[in-house]
Amino acid sequence: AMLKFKSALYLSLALALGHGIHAFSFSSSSVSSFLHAGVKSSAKSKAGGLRAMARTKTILCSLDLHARPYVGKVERAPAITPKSPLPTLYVYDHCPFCIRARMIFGLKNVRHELRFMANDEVEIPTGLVGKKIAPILEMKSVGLTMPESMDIVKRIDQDESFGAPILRTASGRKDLSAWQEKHSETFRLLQRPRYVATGILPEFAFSSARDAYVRNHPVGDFKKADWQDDSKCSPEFRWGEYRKAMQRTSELLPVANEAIKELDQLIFAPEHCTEGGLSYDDIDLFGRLRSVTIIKDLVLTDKVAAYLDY
Ligand SMILES: N[C@@H](CCC(=O)N[C@@H](CS)C(=O)NCC(=O)O)C(=O)O
Repeated sequence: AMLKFKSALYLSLALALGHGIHAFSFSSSSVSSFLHAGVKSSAKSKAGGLRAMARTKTILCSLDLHARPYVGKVERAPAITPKSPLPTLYVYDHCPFCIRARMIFGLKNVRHELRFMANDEVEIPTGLVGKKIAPILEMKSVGLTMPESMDIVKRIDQDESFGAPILRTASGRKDLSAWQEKHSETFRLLQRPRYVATGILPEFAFSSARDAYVRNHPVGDFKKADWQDDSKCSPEFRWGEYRKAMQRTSELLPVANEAIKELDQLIFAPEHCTEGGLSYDDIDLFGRLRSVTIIKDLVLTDKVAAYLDY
């Protein structure tokens, strides 16, 4: 997608890089920053395809543009430029729900603005939809503002002014949802500490934003209410638990690698995970799968790598 970045994004990235990170730091070698470069794969993928465009452009732009040519192997639809002002997506980069919304814009090649909110930003989302949530779609040209990733995907897919719909309905496959449920804890423990390990993701440029994320996302055996209760868990304690989760990498990584092998069997083809064509199954699966690419040293099978890269 022709993602249009505000200069504020670059500013916040620059700030993040110059700003250092939270009081404790993880080894940066544990974090691949959503680059496939950091993910082991026996498949030598060339350029990212449509989905790849939708998901990694931020990081590609700043770090890896020359290593990964911009043009993918997939013939792309001509870019569509909606009436001004362009639709705006308010997102967090790490958020799988936000990836869903970004995907449909990428797949239909619709120009839009992408705004990364700080993770502790309350005013912007509340002003738009009455609560702190991402993603949010704002289409000022038609007076529409809406949350809920799948509703956003549907709204954009079915908007004929952006071309004919491209998504088949969800298949309801139980094997994909069972896979996801079975392995959610493993991936949560691997991913959460990595998201906030540095300030490189735009929503985590500020240490207050990383603190807010840690406060809102327990790792380990805690009820969310207890985790968030300052009289039970201090910020230092919560960060300590994040550090412990990171230290479990050598134990968790082999489990995650096995999970990827299981997933390999469930993916029909690089182009779409379910037989018959691109569908809401892909919006859901790819949205989640993109997050695993932050785990350095995760071993992707050829098919999973090809699916991610298509
Ligand atoms: N059902 C919503 C879920 C969205 C969601 O949970 N987003 C998370 C970010 S991953 C969020 O904004 N949580 C509130 C917060 O971070 O304060 C959707 O599909 O869009």
